Amino acid sequence: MKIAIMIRTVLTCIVLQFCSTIAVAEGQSPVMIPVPGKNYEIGKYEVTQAEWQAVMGYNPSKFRSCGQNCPVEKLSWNDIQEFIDKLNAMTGKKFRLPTGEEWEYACYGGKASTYCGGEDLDALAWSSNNSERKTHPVGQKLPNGYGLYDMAGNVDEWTEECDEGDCTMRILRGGGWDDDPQFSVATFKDRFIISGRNDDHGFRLARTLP
Ligand SMILES: [Ca+2]
Ligand SMILES: [Ca+2]
Repeated sequence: MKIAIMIRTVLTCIVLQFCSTIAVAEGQSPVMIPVPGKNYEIGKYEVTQAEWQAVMGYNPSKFRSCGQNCPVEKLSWNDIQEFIDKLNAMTGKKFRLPTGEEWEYACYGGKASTYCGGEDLDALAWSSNNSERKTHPVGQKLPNGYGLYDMAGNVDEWTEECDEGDCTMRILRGGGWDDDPQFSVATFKDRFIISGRNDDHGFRLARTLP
């Protein structure tokens, strides 16, 4: 019986080319990596268009032609709160955005570096240097020391951090596909209004470990 369900799922998956959607719909969680020595885990990848679509029922991304495995973008910090509420209801887990401190610690991957995971930005990240002015499927560049992909580049990542106490503005990290390399420096903080949507803004999830 179980095998029959599995075969049907795989077939549906192939037909629809929508595998990560099905994974979320069946109550499974996004791929997370526990951060060594800390009490939280963080998304291995940026949240994808398929994952967003599965939870929210729409896809806000500008770069839909990039495909389901590309990072979701053009969403506000407020939109993400709605996504997280729904995902948590579906999975029974307590996902959230990373704090600024959590994001930066995970970014280094256990080793001090200029960018998240090293010094060679082109090997690690899609930035204005190499993106051809668009997003790319997650996980194509080198991971950092913790096995996290695209911490630098592809899409800028929203965090919980308020902008110097003003929580109508929040901090984004890592730089995006249209940013010059200095925006991808590990310590660099960008900021944006929480209701604003930009086609190089996305996110990854975090969760306090039980
Ligand atoms: Ca990124
Ligand atoms: Ca940006």
